[in-house]
Amino acid sequence: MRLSVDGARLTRELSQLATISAEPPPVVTRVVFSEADMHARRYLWQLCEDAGLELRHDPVGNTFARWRGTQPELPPVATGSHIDAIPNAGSYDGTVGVVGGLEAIRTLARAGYQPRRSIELILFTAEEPTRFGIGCLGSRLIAGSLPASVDETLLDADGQTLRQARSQAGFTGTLADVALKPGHFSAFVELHIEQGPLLEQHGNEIGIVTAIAAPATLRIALTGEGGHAGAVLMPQRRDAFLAAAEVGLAVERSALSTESVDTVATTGLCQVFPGAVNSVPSSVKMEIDVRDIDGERRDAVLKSIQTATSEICARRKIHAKIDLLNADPPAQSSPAIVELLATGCVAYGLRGEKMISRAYHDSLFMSRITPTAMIFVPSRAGVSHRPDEYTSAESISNGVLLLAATLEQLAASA
Ligand code: HGY
Ligand code: MN
Ligand code: MN
Repeated sequence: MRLSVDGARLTRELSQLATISAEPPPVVTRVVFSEADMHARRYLWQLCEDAGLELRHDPVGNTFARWRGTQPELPPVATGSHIDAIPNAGSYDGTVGVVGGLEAIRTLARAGYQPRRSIELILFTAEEPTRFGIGCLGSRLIAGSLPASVDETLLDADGQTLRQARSQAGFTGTLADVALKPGHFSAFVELHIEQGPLLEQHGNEIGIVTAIAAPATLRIALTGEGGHAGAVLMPQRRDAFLAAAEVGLAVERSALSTESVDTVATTGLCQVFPGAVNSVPSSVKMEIDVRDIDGERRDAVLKSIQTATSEICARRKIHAKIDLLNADPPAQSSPAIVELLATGCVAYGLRGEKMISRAYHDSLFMSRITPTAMIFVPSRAGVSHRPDEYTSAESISNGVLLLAATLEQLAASA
């Protein structure tokens, strides 16, 4: 079956989605359950309904848009990604997998294909950690990787619980009902931008993801003693920011110490309190992101950061509270689906290469309950999580074409 993607409509819809943001274009900010997020969800729900898909929303706001197959009793094939975006982000992270997933379904339908297994497009809630401090919230809960108690224990910056936030957004019901059992789906394939430079550097059109790096997040609260910036003399100070500054350098030192290019660590959040130029910082809240394709090596870096923090704080008479928010194992893709993607590249004349994903994705958790793989399309200059993030319409269409061809195979299987 020769498939052809409606690239013009795909571009139109992605451009329209990019305008639904808490910030004016080209900046995209869409934090989970915010007005922008809900507006974007409604826009996508409408596109799915226009395509004749049946919608279901679970208690945390994951949406499942189903194309019923001829044998709907068989475990469905799934695809999908996220539309939430961190502050000051771009237009393509996640959205390419949701709008592109919908276009893959429409491409198959336009070609007269009728799936045996139903095909479900999943719009995952809160892939980004922005509001509740933990990434992949929706897919973690689907995979049963989080206890339902997070409904009360996950708090946003205003102290609102996950339960309050999701209920206000209209998503009610028992959080435990989000979990789906292994075998619920027969396969999951996610289309996503690479968020790195390799495909562009290598002149390739498709990345076939064989593994996803293991992410971990530390939250460190440092408490010293505040005071008047003019009156408190240097020897008497217990300046929380200076301890944080040393911790930040220890984070970098710990990552570099493994001497592996696969180890990365970032202090992405550092809030100084009270945040006045003439007041000695009394407390600092830091959040640190540590990743590696090797889980043990990643854990050794976490340990090194915690040891360094204790030494720095003992010397500076600062109190440190260290919380490990998540430390997830790496994920391996399904070799069978990887092979299917490689075959699809040959069949459609797409230049592809196998690679690992250094960013995490909902696939990291879907791989815990179903055979999973990812399709990457190139990011210009490898830029992502910035307003100048860009992937060409042609590249996105290539990814959608391969996704459609792969779904065609997977949903035809008995
Ligand atoms: O941070 C990540 O890897 C993903 O983009 N949320
Ligand atoms: Mn992201
Ligand atoms: Mn993403």
